[in-house]
Parts: sequence; structure tokens; C-alpha cells
Amino acid sequence: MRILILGGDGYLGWPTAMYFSSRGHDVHVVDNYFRRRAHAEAGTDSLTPIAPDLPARARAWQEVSGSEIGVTEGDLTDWAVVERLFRDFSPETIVHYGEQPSAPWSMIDRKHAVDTQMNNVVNTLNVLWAMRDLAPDSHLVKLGTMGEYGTPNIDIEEGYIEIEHKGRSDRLPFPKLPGSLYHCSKVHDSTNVHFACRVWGLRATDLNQGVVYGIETDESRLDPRLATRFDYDEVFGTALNRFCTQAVIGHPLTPYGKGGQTRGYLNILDTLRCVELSTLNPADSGEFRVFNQFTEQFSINELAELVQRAGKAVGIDVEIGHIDNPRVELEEHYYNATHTKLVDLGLKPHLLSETLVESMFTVIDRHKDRVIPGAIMPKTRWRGTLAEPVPG
Ligand code: NAD
Ligand code: USQ
Repeated sequence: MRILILGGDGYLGWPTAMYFSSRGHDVHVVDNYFRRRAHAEAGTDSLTPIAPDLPARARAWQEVSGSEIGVTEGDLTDWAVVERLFRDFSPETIVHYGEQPSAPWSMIDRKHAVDTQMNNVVNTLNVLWAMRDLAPDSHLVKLGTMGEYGTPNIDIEEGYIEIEHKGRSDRLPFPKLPGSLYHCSKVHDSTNVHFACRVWGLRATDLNQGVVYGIETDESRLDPRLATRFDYDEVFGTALNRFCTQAVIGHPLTPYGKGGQTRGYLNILDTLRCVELSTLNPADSGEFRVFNQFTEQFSINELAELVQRAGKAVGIDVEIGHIDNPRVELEEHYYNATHTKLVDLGLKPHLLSETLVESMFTVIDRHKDRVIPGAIMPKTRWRGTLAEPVPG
């Protein structure tokens, strides 16, 4: 299958490109290196050293595997780039990771919020118009997020809910309560993709993914040049990846507030399999399909305690710190989200265990000299001081 991977230089995009390529698909990746630039501007960096750009990654992959991955270095907000990609490559599946993915980055100040929503919403709109006019039978596999739903006091369904209201009933999109301006951008995307399916008959799968953890995949392990990025800083690092890094360098773990915040989590290996299952079993024409893509739910305190126990097993004394929550979110709440559709398609989850955490410690330990300790504590606050002076 011809598979176009948007955001193919990212934490998830690059391993996905190798995964599909190793299974005989024709893969083309596109990226504008937004993520690398954002780290350079902030003075942070991936813990794992990564190849300098996509052509270098693709060359290394060809040497190791004998397979080719096509590369475009370009910006998805630029219609000319998107149009050329669709005309030249004629994708059958578009796997769309190509967005600004950080909640804190979107909350730094007005400019970062505007950049996040312009980038994410415009990229996706360009893709939808390209599908409509140049590849109407192709299938969009779009990375959304569990954070679109927020933490309502009822069970979360997979995309839709049957509602009875004043004697009438309907199946409607599940209500959204996004927790950052980044998460809001994903809600806007979902609305636009759903619209395009209803009105133009496009086919799409929205993968409402939980928080991903993990550092290696079968393909990235083949050669150090094939490593994917791994971030632990306050802006781009996600919870468990941060806690594992903190444990290895002897930094107290950083659960925010009361630590009862509960989210869905999954191993990076399961991300690859879920995207594959969605790709091989496409949505019907006109269908906007939503899968909740995570395998287990944990509170932040549970994750911190798991990392502490795993540390003990390998002789690391892990301290759990308690710091003010820089975000505005519920710290104790009900959370029960349905996630059966990917399992029905054949997903066999890699569940989180102390052994898995210990294996992450081993890889992190190899690169621990690269950790920038000043990047760990949170600085970005949801309710902060004014970021820009008020004119006059
Ligand atoms: P990432 O930042 O590593 O990957 C996204 C890639 O898209 C980056 O390489 C970036 O440079 C590229 N990109 C951004 N804007 C672009 C543009 N205008 N043109 C071309 N390329 C552009 O993030 P990730 O962690 O790999 O996440 C991938 C996707 O999955 C995102 O959409 C994110 O919202 C979603 N997601 C991630 C997680 C997670 O825990 N990592 C969880 C749920 C959902
Ligand atoms: N948290 C801590 N301590 C930390 C880091 C995070 O307590 O050091 C808490 C946060 O306050 C939050 C939870 O852990 O309650 C998750 O935070 P996170 O930074 O791991 O993840 P989040 O900001 O939600 O974003 C990440 C990805 C994003 C994706 C999302 C999936 O960066 O791209 O959309 O996970 S979800 O959480 O389901 O929305």
C-alpha cells in the first residue's frame, strides 16, 4: 500500500515509517522540522541522539533494511507542498501525525497558542481538500487525543454517544472538554474531518490516543542511527517518559498537585500496531470512525509509585516529590473510557510492568549524560502572568 506519513520526523512518525516499510509498504514521509526547531529555541533536546534530518534517516534505513523511504522536507500549512505530495505520491492511506503535540507549548503565551491552532487546523484542512480533489478514495488515519474528551463525570464512549432528549434520540459526537489550547486544536480537527466525511464522502479514522510511553521499537533497535526522539523536558516530555528519566538521574518525580489525574496510556509498540490495524481495515466511504487508542488507565500517583518500585528492584532510590500543579485540571475525578474497537480488530496490548520500566531505565542510563536538569521542572502555567504587555 502507498502510505503517506505526515510528521514523519517525530517521536511516533519515524518509527511508524520504518514499521510500514519493513512490512513491504511504499512509504513517503513529510516533515518541516517544527519539533526540532522548538527544542533548539528552548535549549532542550532529545535524550536519544537522532540522525540530523530525514534524508540521513532514510539513508540509514536503506543501508540497514534495503528498503527505501521517500522524503519531503516541507510545511503542511503550505498548499503547494500538500498538493504536490498528493499528485506525485497518490497515497492510499494518509497517517496524520503532523501537528504541534504539546499542551504546555500551546499555553506558553498568545503567540504559541495561535501558532498551535493555525498549524494544526490548517494542516488538516489542507489534507482534507487534497483528499477531496486528488485522492477521494484514500483513507485518513488521523491522530487525535483522549484529551479531547477531558474528564467528564460519566463513562467516555468511543467517539459517539446515544442520547435521548425530550422524547427523541440520536447518535451524536461525544461531548468534548479539552484541557489545553492544543487539545482544543484536536477538537477543531475532529469537527472538520467529520464534516468532510459527511459532506464529501471521505473516509477517516480518528485515533483518540492516550499518552504514549516507550523508547525503542523493533526497527529503531537495529541501528543507533534509527533511534527515535525521546523527550523528558517540561514542555514536550510526557508523564511516564519524564518519570523514568527523573528516576535515572536521581531527580524527585514530579506528580503535579494531588496526583489523582487519570489518563489512558499505551506503549509506543501498540501505537504502531493500532495505526497498522486502522490502515489495513479502512473506514467506509463517508464514515468518520473514532477509536479510543490506549490500553490501560492510570493515575499520576500510580505511575510514580510504579516507577519507584521498579527503581527499588534495580537499586535506585526514587523519591516522589510534590509540586504545585502548573495546569488547570481536576486532580481527583471519575475516569472510565471505553477502548474495545482496536482490540476487536486484533490488538494484543503490551501492558505496563515494572520490567518494562526497568528496560526503559537501561536505555535512559546509556544517554543520561545528555540530560539537561534545568529542563525538568514545570515553568509553563495555565494561569500565568500576562505574556505580552497590554498596549497603551
Ligand atoms: P512529534 O512532535 O514528535 O511529531 C509531530 C511531527 O510533525 C514533528 O516531527 C513536527 O516537526 C511535524 N510537524 C508539525 N507541524 C508540521 C507542519 N506544519 N508541516 C510538516 N510537519 C509538521 O509528536 P508525537 O509525539 O510523535 O505525536 C504525533 C501525533 O500524535 C501528534 O498529532 C500528537 O498530537 C498525537 N499524539 C501524541 C501522543 C503522545 O503521547 N506522544 C499522544 C496522543 C496523541
Ligand atoms: N503530569 C504530572 N507530572 C509531570 C507531567 C505530567 O503530573 O511531570 C500530569 C499532567 O498534569 C496531566 C498528565 O500527567 O494530568 C498527562 O500529562 P502529559 O504531559 O503526560 O500529557 P498531555 O499533556 O496530556 O499530552 C500528551 C501528549 C499529547 C497527547 C496527550 C494524550 O503530549 O500529544 O494528545 O498526551 S491525552 O493525555 O490522552 O490527551
